[in-house]
Amino acid sequence: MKPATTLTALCAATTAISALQPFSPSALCSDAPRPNIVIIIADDLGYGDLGCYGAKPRNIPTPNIDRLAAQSLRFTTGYATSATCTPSRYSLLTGEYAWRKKVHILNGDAALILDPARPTLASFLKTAGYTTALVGKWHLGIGNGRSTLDFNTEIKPGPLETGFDTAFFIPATVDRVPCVFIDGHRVANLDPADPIAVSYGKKIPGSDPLGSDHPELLKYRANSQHNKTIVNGISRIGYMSGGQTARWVDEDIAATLTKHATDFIATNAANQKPFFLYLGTHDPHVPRWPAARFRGKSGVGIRGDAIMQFDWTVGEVLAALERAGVAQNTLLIITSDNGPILDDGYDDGATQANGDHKPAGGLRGWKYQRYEGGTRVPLIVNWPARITPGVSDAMVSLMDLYPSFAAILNRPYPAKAGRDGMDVSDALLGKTKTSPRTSIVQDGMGNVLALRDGDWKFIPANARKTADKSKRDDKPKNENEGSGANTGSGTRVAEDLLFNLATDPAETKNLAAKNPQKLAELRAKLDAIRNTTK
Ligand SMILES: [Ca+2]
Repeated sequence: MKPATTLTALCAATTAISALQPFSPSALCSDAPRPNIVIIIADDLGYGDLGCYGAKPRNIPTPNIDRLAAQSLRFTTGYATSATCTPSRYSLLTGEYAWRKKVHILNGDAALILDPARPTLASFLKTAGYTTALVGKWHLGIGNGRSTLDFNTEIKPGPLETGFDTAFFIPATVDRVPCVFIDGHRVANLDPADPIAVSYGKKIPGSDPLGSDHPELLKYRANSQHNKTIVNGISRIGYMSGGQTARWVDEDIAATLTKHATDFIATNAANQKPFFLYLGTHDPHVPRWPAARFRGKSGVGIRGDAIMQFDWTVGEVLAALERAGVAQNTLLIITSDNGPILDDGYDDGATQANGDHKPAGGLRGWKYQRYEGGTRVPLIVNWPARITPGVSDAMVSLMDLYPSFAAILNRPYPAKAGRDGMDVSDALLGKTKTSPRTSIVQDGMGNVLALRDGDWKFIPANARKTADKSKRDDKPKNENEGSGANTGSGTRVAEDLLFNLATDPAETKNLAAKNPQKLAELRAKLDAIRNTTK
């Protein structure tokens, strides 16, 4: 089907679509079409980790996503706003650069950082008539922060107060306590007789053994940040006790989340209302311990196994959409919250097994960093009823999804929503090969910023130039350097860096000295964006 270009054509198209679905054609024609929207956001999946982005099948086979990509618009220049989880997800749901609010990586007992008074992407879609669901990784905080979070009582505010009708979620990350799912306002499967205690400070009396004291109990060893309470043979960041019946089992997490996602699709496909599903997978974030059927199956060790599991999840969601008869009119997006990393605190063998795989697809840098590998991510956009398959080089950011969805639905973008996202809907739908977005600020760990502007990339110095090479990061690195565990390595730069990505996509040739004018221009532009009150 060709993209509809006029309202009449649109109504004809949606009437045809509605023959397959229970939506009322008159309701659709009185407004813009309302596709179901599904965002599957992987955790730390790199630009080069999927077959359709260059991964070799002998390293990591991703047949489900590759097949989907062939029927989709695949973006080569899609960006998360930040090189770490929490800021990136904040931007996606708010349309605002996270560094404006100094957003950083949150612990499992951190307060909600979204303002319930400001419409999120989820609450916007809810207002537009969608049934909205969060499944999986949240990492945007829960509770009001005025008192210590008690996981044995109602936990709010959280996703339900910021636009989701239902939420079955991992509060922070799987490497952080508490190692439980939250269902709505309550920890799922909690036995009140075995209450949960959580601490990121002192050890809790009576807590389970620690990785630092009992390495013999571990599936694999961890660094000092990750060597606290052992749950399921894996030590975590932070201490917890209790909640034994509620604790997740790492090898079952993907199946549990996938089941919740596909059940939501099956339940809501027959409804009159369209649905919005935000599925945040754990894969391939650390700790990596996928289901037994994936372990040892990739050519690059356990990280590749976890990516195979992610591919399986995507395949299951696709199958659920098709089974329910809604695939044609579902806008499905596959992406990642930030770039890849091999060693992120656990000795799981990912670095040693990586071989010739390029997690960032040849881009420089990793998670945490301002180089392209930190924030440029896979972005696959599928909507069979409206999008012609292909490859697009248009620059788009995940924080553009919110205003773009508003444009697609022909509804005003909320006044209180973030002002950094742009309407790139024509690029997302493949109507144009270019994007109104020509620049993007890239946010490394610690809210250190860089600017991509057209083909140019500027990374301002943020460290003293020193003879100590261990503290320098202004030299080209090989693919594995800088893959350090939560150290923020590679975020310090001792000289201003200026690259031309058209001729040097791997950011190897610093042109700052040769192009002082361009350097000054980008510095001024970055300062202007940074200093704009939005
Ligand atoms: Ca992440």
